[in-house]
Amino acid sequence: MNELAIRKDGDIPASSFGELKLVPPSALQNLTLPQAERTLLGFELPTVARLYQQMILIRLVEERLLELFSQGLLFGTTHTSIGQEANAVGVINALDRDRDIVWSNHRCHGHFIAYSGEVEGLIAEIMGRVTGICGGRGGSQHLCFRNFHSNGIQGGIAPVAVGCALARKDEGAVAVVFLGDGTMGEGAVYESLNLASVFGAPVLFVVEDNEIAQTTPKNLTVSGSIIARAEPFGIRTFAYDGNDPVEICELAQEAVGYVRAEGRPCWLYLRTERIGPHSKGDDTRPALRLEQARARDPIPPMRQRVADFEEIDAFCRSTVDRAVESAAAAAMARG
Ligand SMILES: Cc1ncc(C[n+]2csc(CCOP(=O)(O)OP(=O)(O)O)c2C)c(N)n1
Ligand SMILES: [Mg+2]
Repeated sequence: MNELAIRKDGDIPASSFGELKLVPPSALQNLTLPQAERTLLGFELPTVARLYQQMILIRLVEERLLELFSQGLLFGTTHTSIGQEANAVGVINALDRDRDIVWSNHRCHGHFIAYSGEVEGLIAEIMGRVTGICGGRGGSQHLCFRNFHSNGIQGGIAPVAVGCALARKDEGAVAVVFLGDGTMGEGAVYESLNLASVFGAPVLFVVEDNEIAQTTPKNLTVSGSIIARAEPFGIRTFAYDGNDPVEICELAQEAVGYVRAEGRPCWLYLRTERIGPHSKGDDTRPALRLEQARARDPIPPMRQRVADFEEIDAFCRSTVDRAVESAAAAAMARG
């Protein structure tokens, strides 16, 4: 019988992470880490402050993207993960960034920033500039940076992640794929679960259930239980309902540890809230539902845990300002 561990806010024992003392972001200036590490902003900060820094960076980048979108400065559409930042930093920080592979979906900015810290390259990419992560030609739904990939075809990334996991299994790599509740109707997801289990693919399926797909509420697209979906395939399941990145990270570490050690797939269900629109100006949810979503914003509780959050905010704000300025000054991608 597979373990079905359902955890809710408050059920989880005190964090096993280290001391919460804040190292001011100014300390980052003097680091002599290799480039790959230095780009992961906040690398040297203690865990809670580091997770907060990544979360606020994601929030500020996405708020700026919405502004840039309104000003007609972005190409294509944009899907922000405002409200879902705890999932991104919780899951990504449980990975070995050098080895593990990430397949993200249309709502990938948070996952990408938590993985890379490459704010400048992301903004330039979405603004269609040659300095973008993929030379300004891919946009946020076609990112490819080190072991991080994104693609907006719902469910299409699931079999690809299974293939990557199998291909790199001998190296001890884990592949992670992010799916939404609205993607539970895609057949490719179930073919992937089946093959992952039969072949023993080290893949972590992460479902971010924000109870909506574009403008369609979950009850109109999903039958049965999302939490229970992988169990009939013999796949171990973890589930979490809350907005604490430390708890998510601990659960994800357990899940990733299991996947790596056993060479088996795992299903990690995260109940979350999308606070912003699907893309831009297309939020048709009733005011009360939006209010409920905002009440689970993961940023305010983190501010109570990080003493000098204002200093971190200012650092991240200037990081975003600089990124937008340099992207705007770069040449447009052609072809
Ligand atoms: C195969 C496919 N059908 C339709 C779309 C258009 N589309 C993009 S995102 C989306 C909703 C996805 O909802 P969900 O999986 O819950 O993720 P969320 O947007 O909530 O993060 C739709 C219908 C698509 N990208 N791919
Ligand atoms: Mg959804």
